Amino acid sequence: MKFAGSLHDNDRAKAVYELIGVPLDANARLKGARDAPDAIRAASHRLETFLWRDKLELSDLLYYDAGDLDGLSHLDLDTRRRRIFIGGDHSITYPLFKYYFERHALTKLIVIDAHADFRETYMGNRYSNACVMRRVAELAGFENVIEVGIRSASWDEYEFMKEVWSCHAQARSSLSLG
Ligand SMILES: [Mn+2]
Repeated sequence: MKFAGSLHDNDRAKAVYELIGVPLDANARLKGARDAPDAIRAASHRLETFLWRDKLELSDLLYYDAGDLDGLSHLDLDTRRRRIFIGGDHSITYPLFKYYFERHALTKLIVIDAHADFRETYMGNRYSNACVMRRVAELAGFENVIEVGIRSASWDEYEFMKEVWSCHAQARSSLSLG
């Protein structure tokens, strides 16, 4: 089943956006997120897709549901195309971001989440979903990760993030004073 309103296979070239499912939850303690792409596709068919104010159908955005990725170890993605990835647990963000970052197609990340996911390691796994934003920040620079809506973190994450933030704040103020 494709996401509701997806272009048909024959019209794929017209797509402005491509939707791709990433049905992985290997780095999550609680399993189940691997089923999310298909569950979201099924739920999309219950959406009211007409936007009253703008007199638009959702499908006017021209998107194509390209199905699921097999995995994240051998990616081959056209970096010029706009893509929307549907996870999967949070840990999928790191390999996807890294792929685009190394090809100079992405430099920053905005995260909307209740959790910081900024642990150094979690249950022995540095690539856990609980560590994913820290790995992205180490790759792209801490100033290039913006987290919105955080209400939950460990004490260690809080102390670490506060330290990083104050270092950057000091660097910025010395730049502007200099
Ligand atoms: Mn979360």
